[in-house]
Amino acid sequence: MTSPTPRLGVAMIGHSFMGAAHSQAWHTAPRFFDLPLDPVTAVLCGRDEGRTAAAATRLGWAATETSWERTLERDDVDLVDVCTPGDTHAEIAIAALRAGKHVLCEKPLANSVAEAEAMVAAADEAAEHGVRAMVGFTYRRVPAVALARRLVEQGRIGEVRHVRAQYLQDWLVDPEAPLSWRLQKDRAGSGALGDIGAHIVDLTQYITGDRVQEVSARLETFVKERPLATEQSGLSATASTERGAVTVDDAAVFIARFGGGALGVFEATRFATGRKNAIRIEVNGSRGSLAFDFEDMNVLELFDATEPAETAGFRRILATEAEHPYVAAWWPPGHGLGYEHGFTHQVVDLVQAVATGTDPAPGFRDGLQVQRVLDAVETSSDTRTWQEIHP
Ligand code: SOE
Repeated sequence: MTSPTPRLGVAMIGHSFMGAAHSQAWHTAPRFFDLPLDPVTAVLCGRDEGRTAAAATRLGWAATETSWERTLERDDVDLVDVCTPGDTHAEIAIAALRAGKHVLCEKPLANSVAEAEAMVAAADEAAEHGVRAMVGFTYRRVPAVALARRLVEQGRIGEVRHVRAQYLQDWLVDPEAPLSWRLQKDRAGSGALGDIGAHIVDLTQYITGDRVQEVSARLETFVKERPLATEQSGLSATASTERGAVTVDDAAVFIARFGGGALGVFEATRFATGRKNAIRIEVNGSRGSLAFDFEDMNVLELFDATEPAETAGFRRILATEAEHPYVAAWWPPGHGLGYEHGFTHQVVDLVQAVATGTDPAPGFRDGLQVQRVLDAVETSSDTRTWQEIHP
């Protein structure tokens, strides 16, 4: 008789947009992937008892708590999944690690470099006792993106010279869109920069295997005042008659130099009218180029400069073959994956790291490094100077 797969009790703090995406991943991962541990959606924690209970029923959690401190004391919890706004990441994650719980923390890791440093210190200490910490940059786990990384690693595009990255959304174009927590510096840390710019910093560093070393940036807040939000759910909110100041950036643009010498151009905005969730990355190397667009997320474009000029050209690789990262567990070729699959792959990689006693990637140190880039971008915009990112 084979012994049952050991249980991994999961508690999730927060149950809005990211909470729903993470819940789905915790349920789906063990159904499609052969995992060494069995994740059990044990406890959902939220501030409001009624709403948390309703969310637990809808999202499939066995029990609820209204205090994260109490959640950390529970013996049926081995891992804490932090899906709250950024202002609570550091406090919850550090306490969870000290309580001996593995942690998955939504991006950006924190609201400041100082908080992220404290989180890294807690994660380093916890790692000595076999406790693991991961930051949720899920888009790394889109098969076409993971394939891009593999091709760069294999040298298929040679030496990287240019990196072009955009993250474009438009949910704030309407000046009457309410002032939700994502528009408040004390809650979110920054605006488009931290919320979506953080993703493209991580993605470009992941794909190239290099690090942003210097930046020159400009942030802008186009709409300075908005109606306060009453009810909030995901990216939607209900407007009150009162108004308040927007304290974060609406858009961030910056140019960068990577450690290996490549030049980068970055753009993160919630004002790209008509663009809903467009993450576009192009990398040009000495032997070829790669291009990815999340709006066509199952495709990676490759230009191979070693092919004869007569027939060379960008070709679309449909990253839905069993040979492509993560795909073997899913559907037959051509059937495609969506937004939610990145979260499932994140759970798979985290559970494997916990079971094998290895550090998951991206870990808190990677989250801290992205935080340093975000911080340098803000300082550069404030001071109108180039800023270096110190390791
Ligand atoms: C809002 O801009 C948001 O939900 C981000 O916070 C997520 O990280 C991204 O995946 C989708 O957009």
